[in-house]
Amino acid sequence: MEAERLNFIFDQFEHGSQFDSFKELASGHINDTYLIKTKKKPYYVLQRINHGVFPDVPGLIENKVAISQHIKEKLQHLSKKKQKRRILKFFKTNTGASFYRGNEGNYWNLMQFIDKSVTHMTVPNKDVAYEGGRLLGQFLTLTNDFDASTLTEVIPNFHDMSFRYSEFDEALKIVSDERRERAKLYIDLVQNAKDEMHILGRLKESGEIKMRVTHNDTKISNVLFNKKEKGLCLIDLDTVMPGIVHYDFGDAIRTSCNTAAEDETNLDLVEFNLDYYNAFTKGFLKKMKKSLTPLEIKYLPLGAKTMIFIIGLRFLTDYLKGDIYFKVKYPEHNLDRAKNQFKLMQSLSEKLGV
Ligand code: GN1
Ligand code: MG
Repeated sequence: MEAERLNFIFDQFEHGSQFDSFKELASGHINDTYLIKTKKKPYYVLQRINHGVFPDVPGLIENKVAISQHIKEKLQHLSKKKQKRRILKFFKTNTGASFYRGNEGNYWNLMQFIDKSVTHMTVPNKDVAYEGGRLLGQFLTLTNDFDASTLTEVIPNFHDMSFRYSEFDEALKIVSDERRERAKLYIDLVQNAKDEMHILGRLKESGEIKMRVTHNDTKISNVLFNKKEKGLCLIDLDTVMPGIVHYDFGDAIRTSCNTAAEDETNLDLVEFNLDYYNAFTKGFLKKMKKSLTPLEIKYLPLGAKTMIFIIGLRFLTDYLKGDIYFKVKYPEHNLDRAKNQFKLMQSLSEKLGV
């Protein structure tokens, strides 16, 4: 994307700033995200929402705005300076809409960049793991009284195991012989894990574990820290929807406790870090203990295992389908991501005994 085009899109929003330059923030697998630098701070984050993946972009943006507004009301007691660093701020377009739709059909939204913040692809130490847990617990606590049923389900069945297995079965019908052969071990692994991987889904269906607002993409790179490694807030609210607590806890553990990045190909480097797990869980429970039932707490370790599995399954399925969903940098990228997740799951299993 060139500067002139981004400048034009940026100017469709009401922000009172002047475009200076841009930088692509390329860590996401779905949307296109740009840091917009201005002549005078603040900077902004301009994002093209992938409407091939998200069928209802206006609904998605309404979700983000409503959740941020709710958090804002909850954090009124903080100083204005703190609020600016802990609450996401979205901008309206010059015509008062929450998103801009270009001639070519793309959807764009604009957010204020939180200055002097850092993100991590992997956790560098126990304190960061603790802060990650605390911040997630805080997000879930702040949104606990938000009526989840009013949110748009931006991707139906997003973390639903039966749905993900049915997509996997579909993929097996169309996969090339070459890819089937290369993925054989992992196809078998997925087929053998079926019963165990449905345990949480059944507890959700029976109502034994209740639905609440969940973030649904709680990887550690979606947590903003300040320069002193104190947690500020969760970013990337695209998949905020109703869910169970295990989705968010598990998906966060998936990246916070992996000693390597999600697509590390040297599997010897991929281990489940038990110290980070304990630190993360401590931070998480500090905020959440009062609002979790004994059953929810009991199933946290299995939640972590299940979420590592389901993302592995999605990477594998996308590989079998020929890479139609996640952005890839080379042909085996999705298979490498899947192998990484399954290695992590095995290591978690050994260390947590689930
Ligand atoms: C995708 O694009 P990004 O990085 O925000 C995916 C998540 C996966 C994640 C794996 C809408 O998130 O579910 O956990 O990749 N988001 C969607 O890194 O599918
Ligand atoms: Mg995301």
